[in-house]
This record gives sequence, structure tokens and C-alpha cells, in this order.
Amino acid sequence: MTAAELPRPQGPWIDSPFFERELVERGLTGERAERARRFREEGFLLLDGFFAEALLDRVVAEMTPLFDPSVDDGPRSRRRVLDGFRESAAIRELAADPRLRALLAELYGREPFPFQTLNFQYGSEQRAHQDQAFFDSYPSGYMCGVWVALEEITPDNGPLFYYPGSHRLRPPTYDDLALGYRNPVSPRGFDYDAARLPHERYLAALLEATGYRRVEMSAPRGTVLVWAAGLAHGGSPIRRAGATRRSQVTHYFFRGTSFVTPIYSNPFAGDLYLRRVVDAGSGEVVPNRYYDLEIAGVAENGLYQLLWELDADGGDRLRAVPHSQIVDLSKLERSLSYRIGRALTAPARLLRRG
Ligand SMILES: O=C(O)CCC(=O)C(=O)O
Repeated sequence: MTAAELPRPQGPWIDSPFFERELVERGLTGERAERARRFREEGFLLLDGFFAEALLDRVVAEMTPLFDPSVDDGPRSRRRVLDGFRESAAIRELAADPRLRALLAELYGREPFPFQTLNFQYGSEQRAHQDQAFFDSYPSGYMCGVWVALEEITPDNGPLFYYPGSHRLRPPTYDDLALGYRNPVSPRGFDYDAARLPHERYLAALLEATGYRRVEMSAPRGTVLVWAAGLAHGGSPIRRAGATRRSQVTHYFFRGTSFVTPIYSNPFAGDLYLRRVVDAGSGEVVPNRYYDLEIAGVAENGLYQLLWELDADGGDRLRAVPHSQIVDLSKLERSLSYRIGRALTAPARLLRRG
């Protein structure tokens, strides 16, 4: 079979059933081939001494004033700072590091970009979860996390833990969790977080049933852990009260894909939670794409339905319509203007039918 005939299913090449052939065609040998094979099989990579000490020092100095000691937990609290890249050049520099992006580009075969940063002052103590339930792409799998130790991680300051190989467990969708349907235009409201806890409970049971090994990561300052979207991971308990555990997590998507939150979506009913994402390095909005089509209309994170359209020249277009624009017919039918309009146009409808 010639190279052109090699089947190329969509999705990261490291997950391809033709992985060994892909390695050859991409010219990856020796340590680079080994690295790709390890990442494919275990779902994570450890890199020592990847960043210069001076940059780690700057990140610590610039993140420290961004924590809010008056809030115990949340996006901007005593523990964590969400998207500190907006204020801090050092956080941005770490997130957009060109050597790191080159490594991710080699592993995934697409151009990565950082879209979210999380800086921690204390261990997160988060239960095991898979980022892929909350951040995935279409085609699936073009997402990863990069965790950097900004100080030494010991068994007592809330080390990160992960389950090697668990990236192969497909994260449960909302419907897999059998939580019942949700109507996004219902006045009863839409609880986005309804599946967070069930997801964690399901994953805990699944990890126990499948027997994956839990690894707690003690590591020197500067250690980098790259995790695949599906790798189950979380934060261990802080066993020494008050101990700090400074770290930065950067989440990456890859260009040329769409950015989705599967656990908020309902593919059967056509409800897709799409994300409007910004490249944390350049500040530029990165469009959602399906093949070579840019999906128009994703003005903010939210639930959308996708509509096919033709432009004036007969060209294909795909548009995301937010649920806020989807007409609530029951409300419309009750409105006085609708009923007057219907009454006025009734003779015309009768004539058409006749
Ligand atoms: O740093 C930690 O303890 C966990 C961070 C994490 O789970 C995440 O960012 O997805």
C-alpha cells in the first residue's frame, strides 16, 4: 500500500490504529518515536528541567498578587487563579512556550494553542476527573493539559495524582450517566453543573472496576507533566496543614477543530455546547472549524444548534444558532400580537388550502 493509501481517520495520529505506519511516514525514530509511543500508551509524558528557573521565579512573583485570600475556592480564590495569563506576561510566556508547542505539534499533528491557565498556590484536592468531559474537540481528542511544578512537590503538600493508561476510558456523556433529558429553552432553567459530581462518581467506580493504578507525583521544581485529554487525574489531600504547592496548568486545544464541552451537550437532540476560545499567547480568537469551514456565530461559550446554509454563490456555510435565539413557540402562541396576526392571515390560509 502506498503512503497515499494509508487510511487517515480523523483524530490525533497517536491514537490511530495505523500508529506504527504513521511513525515511519512522519520520520520519527529513536527517542522521538519512543516518546510518541509512551504518550499513546500511557496518556502522559514527564519532562524534567524543561523551563528555566528564572521564568519559574517570574511566574511565582506575578501570580502571587492575583490570589484572593478572602475566597476559599473558585476561579479567583486563595487556592487558584483562572486565566492569570490575562494579567501576567510570565504566565503567558510559560503557556505559549514555543518548544512546548513544537512538542505538542509533533504528538498531535496539528498546531496547538493555550486557551486556559490555572495557577495554584495550594493543592487543588480535586477528585479524579477527565478534562475531556469538559474540554474536547471535534474531531475528538485534540486537547491536552500541561502541568508545571513551581515548587518541590512532596507527599504532604497535595501532589497531583493520575492513572496511567486511563485516557483510553471514554468519558461518559450526560446521557451515559442516565441523568434524564434537559430542555435548554425551558423556563425551568438549565443547570450546567448537574453532571460534574455524577461524572466524578462514575469515574471513581470505573477506575476501581478496571483496576488502573493510581500514581502520586512527588517531583522536583520545574517538572512538567503533559496529560492527554482523557487521562484521569486530580489533587491528593494536603497532609501538612497550610503547605503551599505552587503550580501552573495550561490547557491546549489545536487549530482546525471545534471546541466542545461534551458533558453539557446533547448530540441526539442536536444541542452542542461550543466554546469561543482565545489563544492565550497572541490574544487572538481561534475560530471553531469543521473540515475547512469556519463555523460562524459562536460569539460566546454556550449551547448552539448547527445549521447548514448556502451563501449567495451556492457556497457551503455552517452557522451556530444560540439557544437564546430559538423561538419559544409556546410563549409566541400565547402572545396577543401573534394571535391577531394569525386571525388577520386566516382567510389567506383558507384560500391557499381551498
Ligand atoms: O493541580 C491539580 O491539583 C489538579 C489540576 C487539574 O485537575 C486540572 O487543571 O485539570
